[in-house]
Amino acid sequence: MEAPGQSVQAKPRQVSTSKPQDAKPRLLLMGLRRSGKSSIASVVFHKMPPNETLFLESTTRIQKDSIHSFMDFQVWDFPGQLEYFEPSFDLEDIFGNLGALVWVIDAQDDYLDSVARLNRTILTVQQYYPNINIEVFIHKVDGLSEEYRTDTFQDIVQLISDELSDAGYENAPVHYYLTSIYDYSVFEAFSKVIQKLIPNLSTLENLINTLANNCGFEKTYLFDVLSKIYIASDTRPVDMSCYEMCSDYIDVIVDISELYSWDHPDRKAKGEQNQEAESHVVLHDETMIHLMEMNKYLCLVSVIRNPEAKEKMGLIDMNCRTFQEALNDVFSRSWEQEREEQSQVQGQVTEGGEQSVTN
Ligand SMILES: Nc1nc2c(ncn2[C@@H]2O[C@H](COP(=O)(O)OP(=O)(O)OP(=O)(O)O)[C@@H](O)[C@H]2O)c(=O)[nH]1
Ligand SMILES: [Mg+2]
Repeated sequence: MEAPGQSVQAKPRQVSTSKPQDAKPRLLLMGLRRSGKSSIASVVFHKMPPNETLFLESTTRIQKDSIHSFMDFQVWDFPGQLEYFEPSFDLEDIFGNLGALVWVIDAQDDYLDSVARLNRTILTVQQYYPNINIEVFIHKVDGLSEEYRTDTFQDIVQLISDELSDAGYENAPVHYYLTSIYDYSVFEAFSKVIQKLIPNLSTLENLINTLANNCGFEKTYLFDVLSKIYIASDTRPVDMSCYEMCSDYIDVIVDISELYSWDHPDRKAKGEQNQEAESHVVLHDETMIHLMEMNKYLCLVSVIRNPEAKEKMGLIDMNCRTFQEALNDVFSRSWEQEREEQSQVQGQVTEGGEQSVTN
């Protein structure tokens, strides 16, 4: 896969000088005022409890978050009222190096304005950046009935695609998600958005498929532990309940690790210790959830419904370790490539003044 931003055949109004942080793919959160952009960023990347978003103030200037994780990227949270097509804004500064444009629509409100503004944005931006990924979050669907949700979804998709094709833009690369911060849907949607930015995603999926087939896993996710976004999974259809179980299990393990993994002065290691956390639990219906930490940022969580799995834990662990080696190999290669490219372009420049979500 090409690195996001490299494929852009841009004819920007002004070409900005390249700054170090520009090398990272960028996710732009845009949409009308109070549509829920800052809430999404806070819940997904800062672990803010959804109820607390009620107290978030309206954003007045672009909030730039650098996320340092398995892959470095940036999340830019825009103020709803910002007129970024005014001549005072440098389009290259905003849309250059773009990973994805996430447009948030408040589905509980009148969305015609938001749709019109999104269409204007798409039509303008695609002239300069034709390969832009546009991700539409039809948001706050927690307040809508199942039927109304489907109707709203179809209506919005129709409105956007009709208007874009009327303007001569057929098959626009627009993807739609129903989201809410009050359930897992926003994590699921962000997972899909981020996955499109990962170099070697298909290699990762192939590796996970092989592992899942060999071990008889029903579903396997590779999670970013901090945000609980999954960066890859096997290619079987996604089952929301599996995803929820796996995501919750990470919380359990993180909580227990925080409680018990502190350095006890009298504790002496009995023999060699595994560096990575590893755990499994068998639920009331014999379903097993198996978790294994892969590196500083990632962990593999699998759902196993085969009752024989309990007797074959040694084999499962061994297969997961083999997967871990392959995974770290894939990532170190893509990181090495990235680092080489960056050092060629930028030299040894260190960044400062950015807010980091992880250490
Ligand atoms: N019911 C519901 N409310 C939500 C959801 N997401 C956000 N909200 C609420 O929407 C309101 C506005 O959220 P913000 O995140 O501040 O909206 P914003 O898009 O950042 O607004 P500006 O910064 O003014 O552009 C807050 O009261 C949130 O609690 C959701 O999924 N469901
Ligand atoms: Mg905001």
